[in-house]
Amino acid sequence: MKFKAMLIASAMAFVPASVMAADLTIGFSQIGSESGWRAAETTVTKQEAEKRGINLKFADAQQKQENQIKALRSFIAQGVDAILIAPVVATGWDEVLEEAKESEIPVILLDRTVDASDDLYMTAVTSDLVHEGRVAGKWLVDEMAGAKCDIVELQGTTGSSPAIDRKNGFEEGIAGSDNLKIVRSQTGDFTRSQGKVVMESFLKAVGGENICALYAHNDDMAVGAIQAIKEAGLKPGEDIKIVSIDSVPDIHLAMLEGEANATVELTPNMAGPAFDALDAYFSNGVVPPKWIQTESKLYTLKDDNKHIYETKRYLGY
Ligand code: GZL
Repeated sequence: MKFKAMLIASAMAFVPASVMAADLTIGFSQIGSESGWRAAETTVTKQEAEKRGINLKFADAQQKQENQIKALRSFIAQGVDAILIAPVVATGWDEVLEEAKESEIPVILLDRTVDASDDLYMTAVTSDLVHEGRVAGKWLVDEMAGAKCDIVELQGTTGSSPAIDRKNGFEEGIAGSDNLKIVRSQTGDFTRSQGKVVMESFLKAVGGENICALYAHNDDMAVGAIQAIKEAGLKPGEDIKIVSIDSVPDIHLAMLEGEANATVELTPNMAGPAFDALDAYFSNGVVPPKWIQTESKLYTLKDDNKHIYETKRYLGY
């Protein structure tokens, strides 16, 4: 495949750009299917590759970094034209990214970042994860309007860039509001099942009547927590306000029922901008910026959650 990239580079003046993408073989190391959002990202990535005639080699890591490293080494051995990776955690990538660089295979990060020198990847297609947390925090500040509020927090996967950045962003968002306090914070690993289990432990430890709000780093953990809150005889969305991130269909369904209050949207289409960047690179030698930022939008009970649910449920979730 590498030879093809050189051919493309040398013949780029004579082959229409639209044909370029069709010649590409791209390896995609996906984290797994821990959340509705992740499943949608996988579906959309395959659709975007199909649209462009890209030969996509897909590897599901079942949330294990060692499986992602194995997949990257396999893609390198196969001589793919480029690699996409959604890195499960932020550290431990230098060696394998060096190997990709030595093989002159461009790597693009999707939806999460890595603690490695940015010359080890072509670009990162992500949202502003700190901003997402800040928006969630500021929403709660406005919602509480000065009233006392003890908060419990369901963190994403330990060591992942969204868990680190969304925690920091939320704390920035509530800084200066002494009425708001995070009284418990623990990882729910971005899954519904763990979100429920950890919320049950919060309810036991703190007492449901003492919890004013839940901040969950993704909607799936919030949906699991809603189950736990209801089983404890409390009203999610009323007794305990709920703000989370992703804007998957089921959180809008919960908002329709008044069982959740706000979510910050994360697009599952990180691959489209990545494929476009690779097409421009292979067709015209255009090197993308190190960060291609995707939008973040706050949805609340004021929005038409029925319409949003109906629209989103057909988008691969
Ligand atoms: C964030 C992304 C997170 C989603 C979760 O960019 O990596 O991973 O918010 C998913 O739903 O598990």
